[in-house]
Amino acid sequence: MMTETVYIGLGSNVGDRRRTLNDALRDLEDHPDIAVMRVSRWFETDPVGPITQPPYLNGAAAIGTSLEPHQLLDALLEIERRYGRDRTSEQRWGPRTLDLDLLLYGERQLRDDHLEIPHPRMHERRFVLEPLCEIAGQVMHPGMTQTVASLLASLPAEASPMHDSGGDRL
Ligand code: PH2
Ligand code: MG
Ligand code: MG
Repeated sequence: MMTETVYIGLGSNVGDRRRTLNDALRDLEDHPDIAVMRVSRWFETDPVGPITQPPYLNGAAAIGTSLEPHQLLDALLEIERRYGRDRTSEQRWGPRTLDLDLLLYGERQLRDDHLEIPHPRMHERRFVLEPLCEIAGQVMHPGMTQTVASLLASLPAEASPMHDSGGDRL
């Protein structure tokens, strides 16, 4: 089976965030065509964007998969739905039980109506880059030809820096 290394961003700010993220990782691992290879710590992060909402737990995972990008996207959306995510009734940028974002898919670049890879905003989001740097600092962003670590280092300083959520992941 040909596998590609793919990086996923995970986030939650509704319900038992830590439990949801850990359970979602187990769901990924249980998928017959997905192997979870590395996982960052969970980081407590201030909500970014125009909507007032609770703080997030964010993390990143490296997976190996034989699924093509759109098949993988469908698998991620299906797992989001298991945790009550309902895209028909939610606000863009708003609170969510579980968000699984496809960040990087090997060296591939792709854009259509359903999916854009690399994730179009990942390079400007500390809540993505900080966890990702922990597991993939030297990985190249194919569009920006910079490593994840250098993208993180070039972010502007923040008023409220993020901190890890304390202790072990599980
Ligand atoms: N996701 C959003 C909006 N704002 N802020 C943080 N800190 N983390 C997120 O994952 C996040 C957010 C919508 O996807
Ligand atoms: Mg997101
Ligand atoms: Mg998303």
